[in-house]
Amino acid sequence: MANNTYDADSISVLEGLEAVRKRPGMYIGSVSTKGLNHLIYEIVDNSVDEHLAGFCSQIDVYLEKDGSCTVIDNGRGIPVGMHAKGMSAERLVFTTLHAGGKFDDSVYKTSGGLHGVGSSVVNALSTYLDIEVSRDGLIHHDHYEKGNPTIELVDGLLPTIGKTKKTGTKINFLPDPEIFEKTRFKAEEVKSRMHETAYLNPELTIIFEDRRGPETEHIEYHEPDGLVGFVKDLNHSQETIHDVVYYKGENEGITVECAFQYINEFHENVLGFCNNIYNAEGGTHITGFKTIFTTVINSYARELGILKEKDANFTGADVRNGMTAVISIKHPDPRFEGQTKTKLDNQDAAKASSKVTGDEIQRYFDRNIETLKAVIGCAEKAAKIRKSEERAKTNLLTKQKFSFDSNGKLANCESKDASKCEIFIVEGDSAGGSAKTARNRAYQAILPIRGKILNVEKASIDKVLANAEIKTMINAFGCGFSEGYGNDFDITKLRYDKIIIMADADVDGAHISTLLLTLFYRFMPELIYEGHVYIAMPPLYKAMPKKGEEEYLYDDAALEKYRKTHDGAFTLQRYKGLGEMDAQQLWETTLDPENRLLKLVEIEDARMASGVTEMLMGTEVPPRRAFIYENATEAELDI
Ligand code: TTJ
Repeated sequence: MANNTYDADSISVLEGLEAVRKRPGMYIGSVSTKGLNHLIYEIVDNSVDEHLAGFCSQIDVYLEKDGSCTVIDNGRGIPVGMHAKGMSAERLVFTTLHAGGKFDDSVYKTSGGLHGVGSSVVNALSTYLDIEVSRDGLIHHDHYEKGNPTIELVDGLLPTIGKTKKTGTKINFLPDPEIFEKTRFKAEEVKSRMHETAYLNPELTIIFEDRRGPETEHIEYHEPDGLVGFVKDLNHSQETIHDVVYYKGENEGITVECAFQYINEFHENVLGFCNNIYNAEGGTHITGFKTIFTTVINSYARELGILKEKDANFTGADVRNGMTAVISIKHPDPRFEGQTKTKLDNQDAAKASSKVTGDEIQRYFDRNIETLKAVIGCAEKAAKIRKSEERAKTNLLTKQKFSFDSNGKLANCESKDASKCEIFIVEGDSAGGSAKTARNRAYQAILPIRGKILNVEKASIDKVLANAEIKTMINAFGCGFSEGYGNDFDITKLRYDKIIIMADADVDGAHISTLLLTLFYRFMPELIYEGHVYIAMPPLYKAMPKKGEEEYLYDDAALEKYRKTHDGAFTLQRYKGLGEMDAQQLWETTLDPENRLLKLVEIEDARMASGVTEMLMGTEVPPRRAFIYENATEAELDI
């Protein structure tokens, strides 16, 4: 057998991976932090598959000090023996595109749209990837650099580096800084994903360690109550009105599992997962669930005489008022569509979800009339408010149309060409004033907002609409708003290509950004899906050397670099808030498209913001601090 690594097969393999490095976005969605974190999920999903196959009970995920990530499982270990193509199975897995699943007896592909594109993609985008497979009493070792194997096989076999009684796979990889804009994994996001995975796999334990700080953060995720525990925890600080309802069923080869519980809030939170992967844009499984739920509740409401003959049906949104639900389906061949390829598209999933849900909730509600009545009570409340909202909305949208500076706050821009226009939402009147002076009024609009806007997670929609600042904002954007998806929101009417949140890099600033993101996420999600929302990143410092030019420094890394690259004395001015900059400085650093730094808000950011708003508002001080740290985009905070 050939003992070199470059036979005909491996050459075509390398060409395949070269394509991944040329167009990484095609394979992992983006080269931002989001794409970076995907690398971890890509690897972990393989271990989750091994768990689903029944051979792995624990997965360890470590964020290492050197910026790499280690994933360890106690599965059977990737086969290292010779495979048909004259290469070990392990080599095939890491060097061929879409090889995942070939050696896998699990029926379900984890592949969820952009996810699950395979460990070879991770390999191609990593400076190095190191692998140890424990199998047959031995630890087998392999190593790659930018996707290329660097270890010579002997008689087609990998070298072994020790003995072991255990089995499993251990991967350590370092994302390539030539590919990624940022190479620091975002712990909060990884943790939230690992926690989700634990809820979806109640027999799995996931150990997470962030070893990058001075002290290692160690968390064990094990959620034996599964979806029921997931819903309970989502509702943990809420006033619930009944126990969590759980069911599981199967239809034409598709498994549907669901848990739901209503709370006493004007809020709907329905999450969909397919093959263990979160579907940010929902899809057919969610639609199937919602449609049948509405039908069933309406028919009960009529049967019980709560809806009279003359009454109109409850709307879907009415029926889901107060609902927290998680729907998890297993599909043998999932298809995805949408902006971010996270919207499940299989029609048979709608059918399965609707069939199983219809059967199961009727069985449940027939036996639990009290719960049924409580649920219908939520729908009645919602219907009442909806009717008053419809009146309020008509008033709002007909009276005010485009209010150019209607209440003295919005300083609009002159251009009406939306593709060129920007609106800055600026925290505080003083910064707002400077921004109005500093802006280029041809295409930049300024909307100052004072203090804390309403927390939309907590408020009912009529309160949200009554809030003057939110009203002004909705009017300014020009595209209306919607509860849930689509309804009255029309993105084509958007008057600004960029909506830029401008807040101080401190706790209050982070808070205001969070509230705004929550508002957009709940009532204007397309703004985020279509990439219109940004966060302005004002500099943290200005360095003024004795000789040479002044320089703005946007984060501590930049300061460190400046210290290293500049000899001689310099004065360092630290900006505590936007209000400290005069109009000229504000233009140079934060408004001028030539120099400014903007962070594009991705749906994951908004979802996180929405999910943790309540935590931020609450009294739990430690997590609040940790969250703000994580999300302060590397800026140092004065806490
Ligand atoms: C497949 O069927 C034969 C026995 O081994 C099965 C397998 O591939 N198991 C497996 C793969 N367990 N863990 C992995 C795996 C783990 C990590 C961390 C990364 C990758 C790419 C695969």
